Amino acid sequence: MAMPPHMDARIDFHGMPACRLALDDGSQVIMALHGAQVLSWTPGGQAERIYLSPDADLSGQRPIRGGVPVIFPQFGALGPLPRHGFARNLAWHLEAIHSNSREGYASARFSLCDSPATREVWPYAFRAELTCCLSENRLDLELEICNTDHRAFAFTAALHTYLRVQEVEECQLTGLHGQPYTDQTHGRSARDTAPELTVEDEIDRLYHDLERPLLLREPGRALAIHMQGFPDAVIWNPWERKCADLDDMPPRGFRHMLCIEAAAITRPIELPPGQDWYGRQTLVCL
Ligand code: TA6
Repeated sequence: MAMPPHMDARIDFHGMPACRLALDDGSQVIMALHGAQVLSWTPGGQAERIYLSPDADLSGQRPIRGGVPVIFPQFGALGPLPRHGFARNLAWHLEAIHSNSREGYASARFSLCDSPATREVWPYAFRAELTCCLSENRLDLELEICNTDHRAFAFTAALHTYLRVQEVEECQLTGLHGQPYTDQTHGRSARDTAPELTVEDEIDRLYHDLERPLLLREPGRALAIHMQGFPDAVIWNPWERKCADLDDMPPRGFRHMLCIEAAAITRPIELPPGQDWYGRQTLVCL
């Protein structure tokens, strides 16, 4: 059933306008309008799956540390725009909420269009949509970009997902074996030779052209991570020293997070006028 964004779904999250989707089994997702950013996902009866820094700035004046920042139209410092582009630091519009308790899902759609502020740093007309769909044990996030300009443009993008983990050193990530990557901490390229990735130090790797879904295993639980449309993945943990430099993350916060990002970075997406692109990240609790 299609519903207008009703009052129940609109909530105040520590002073920030947000939207809450819930299912009968107790599953819940919370998203801020700032950045259309997922802040929390608790699949029915289970623990939190998304890391949101307890020191995150929720004033709407700077990017939120944690959750699922939407990175567009520039990843990181790979261009002249502010770091990681502007989409994560603007208020999006909540377009619609759908909920179907019989089918067991709820979804919310947010949009962001170009404005004088975006055109000042990136001179193109665009429409971005972020759709979040919550179903039993599963979260789908889909980013769609439409070129509404009369010229072609190119962009890089990502869903910069901060997963909450119990203890990062106890995690094992499979699905990357044999994949080429660029190590962004040392600027080196290599191919992953380990059957599974464990994180015991700072990591910032851009994996190219993923061939398989990923599986994140922790003692007592596992999460499958599937991407469509996003050919790359970034695995990031700042570890102790870089974490200490982040004023919006507690000193030991790095122990409880691992970013597994669905990304389109290696080959920027070229979009002719009037065309759409979309990419999706799906998280499934096993
Ligand atoms: O995706 C990894 C990364 O680009 C890292 O290099 C790291 O700095 C991180 O994102 C966070 O960036 P931010 O601008 O949010 O501090």
